[in-house]
Amino acid sequence: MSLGGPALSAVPRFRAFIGLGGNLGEVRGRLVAAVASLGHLPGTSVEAASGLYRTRPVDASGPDFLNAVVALQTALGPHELLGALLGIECEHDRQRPHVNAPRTLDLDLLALGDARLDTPTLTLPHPRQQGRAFVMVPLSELLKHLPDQPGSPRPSVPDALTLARLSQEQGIERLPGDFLFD
Ligand code: PH2
Ligand code: MG
Ligand code: MG
Repeated sequence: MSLGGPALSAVPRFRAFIGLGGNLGEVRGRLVAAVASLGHLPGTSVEAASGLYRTRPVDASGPDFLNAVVALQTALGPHELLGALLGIECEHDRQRPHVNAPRTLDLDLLALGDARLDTPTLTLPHPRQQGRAFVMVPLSELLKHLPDQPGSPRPSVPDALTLARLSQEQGIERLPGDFLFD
């Protein structure tokens, strides 16, 4: 029985895209653990994951990053989901000594359903994703595996030629295999 509103199972679900990254410590294990944590959030399941990419830092310092993008199905609202992402980052000792500092784990909410938001804490869709190969390349890989979903339009990604150019300019390389299961 539900005391505080409709049961989560009765709330409509939307597709959310989450960008994952890190460049400090044992990042691969943290990304895998973070995806498992995402799947345990209330009213949320992991729908699909891109491969894992090794990427040169963009406007940032430190070692190469590992990046990936996952799609969730979630009944959480944008601010609830953002709070949950920050909570998972905290569990992985995320520190913010300065902007774009090397990090153990970064979880960015790229899009949620058709939400368009511009608040001090959250802008949707994510305002800096378009020219970033470390987001666009895994996102476009992921989109190939996803069916259309009413209420959750497909995020736009550059065409294949542009993606190839961005990949070369920004230095990104797909690691072999499937990062959640290998
Ligand atoms: N994240 C940033 C800034 N620069 N560069 C790469 N390669 N990967 C990232 O995830 C990344 C970045 C800000 O969050
Ligand atoms: Mg980020
Ligand atoms: Mg972030």
